Amino acid sequence: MSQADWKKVEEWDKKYILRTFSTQEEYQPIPIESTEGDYLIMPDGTRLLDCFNQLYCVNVGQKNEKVNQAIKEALDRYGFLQDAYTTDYKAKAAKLIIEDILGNEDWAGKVRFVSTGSEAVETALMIARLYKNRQLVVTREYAYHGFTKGSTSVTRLKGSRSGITETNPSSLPQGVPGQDNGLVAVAPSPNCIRCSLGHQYGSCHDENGELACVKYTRRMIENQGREQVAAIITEVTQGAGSVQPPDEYIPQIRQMTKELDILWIADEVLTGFGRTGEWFAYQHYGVQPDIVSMAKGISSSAIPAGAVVVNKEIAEFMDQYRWETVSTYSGHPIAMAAVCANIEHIMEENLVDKSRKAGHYIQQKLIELKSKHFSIGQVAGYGVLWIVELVKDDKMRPLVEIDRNFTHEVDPSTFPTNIIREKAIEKGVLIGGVMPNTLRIGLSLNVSKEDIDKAMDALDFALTHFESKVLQAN
Ligand code: 6DF
Repeated sequence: MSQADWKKVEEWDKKYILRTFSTQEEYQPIPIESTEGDYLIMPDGTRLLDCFNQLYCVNVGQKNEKVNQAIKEALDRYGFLQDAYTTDYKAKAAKLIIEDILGNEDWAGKVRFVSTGSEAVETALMIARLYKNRQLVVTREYAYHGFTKGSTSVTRLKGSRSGITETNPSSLPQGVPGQDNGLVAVAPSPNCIRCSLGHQYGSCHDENGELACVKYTRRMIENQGREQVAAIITEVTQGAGSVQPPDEYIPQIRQMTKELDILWIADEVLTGFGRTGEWFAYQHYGVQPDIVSMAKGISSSAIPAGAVVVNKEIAEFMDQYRWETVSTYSGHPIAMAAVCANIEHIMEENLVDKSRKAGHYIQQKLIELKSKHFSIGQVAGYGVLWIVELVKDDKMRPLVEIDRNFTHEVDPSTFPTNIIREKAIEKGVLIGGVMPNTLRIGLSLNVSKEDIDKAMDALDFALTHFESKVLQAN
């Protein structure tokens, strides 16, 4: 147990740290004394099962012994070396990704390491624009790609563009930072239960079987002029935005990019390294991207790390030039040691396979809950990343009308996902969502069956409360 004076910790936390997603007045500290596996442990010993997996980023579980041991050994050798220097850790991390994980697909060329997912997306956008010598990038509704300028420009989740909300309109400075830089076009999200184009899934395919949202995206790019478009960036399944596409969407987007000669950036920051039951989510669909951004599960967040993998053609192009970019911590030796140990642990323990099997069990349990709870309109996902869509009726109408276009002007405590979260915590389970109406469940790849049962029991308990005390009361 730490010897921290938690009263003092909370005082300093409130006094000296800038908050996000809450005003200073609203902010409530959540003291965590330590972590273990899928659990957070509070100073009074309360253990919380974390069904957010923090930010869907602790793939091998908290405090993994192999990763921690690798970090300790690296600390005996290094402080810090910048990217111009060569270390065994960085070279091995690159080899593990390009050859051991991706080698059998034969598309991956080279990797560049950075420290966060936003930097990975920034680098992916930079490379795409350099390689195609074009500026425009296509993104989608409800996309989340990061908080830096370029990654924010392709982030379309209205409540997550690093702006400040009109909680106090009179004090809001003119203009809201984080707006896009105009070099971005926005395509529809494949959110079939609430189609932006007004279609019903099943009757939205054209005579060639192409989805209406893909056809719209294609027409949008052709109208803009494909010769101006460098790439489309997509999460394979939208993480923060909580949208699972129909199975044919990703293959059709990939086909469209080939026909229009634009690049496909697959943003696998959240879905990579086994989270969906494959090493990378794109592998569910039998396609290969041109560029992949990754972070979170690359080191299971033991030490921050991110990366961008480019295909062989782009690697060959980049190798011809002196690329004038630098990031102080690119290839940080201690972070690279964590990446190597994390990947080797996933391989040695067959955690991708465990994630896939856990997904089958989670799906079975969620379908059971759906048959019991009228507020569940849809369950979707794979591996240890799931969506539970809470609805008003069998027409799948949202409980909170604004749905995924919400911003934090309104008090989020009234959102169904936050009501569920507040109730489930009584059972020692943290479960909720980023969107008002959509639970977004994430667990570690090696989560136990017992902990899945515990999470589902807590969700059952919270949904019973929500439906009887909230929905039926209104
Ligand atoms: N790309 C994707 N996700 C991401 C993220 C980034 C890039 C945020 C933190 C999230 C996810 C789910 C719920 C709530 O934060 P970062 O710079 O390391 O990575 C940016 C697909 O999901 C971050 C928040």
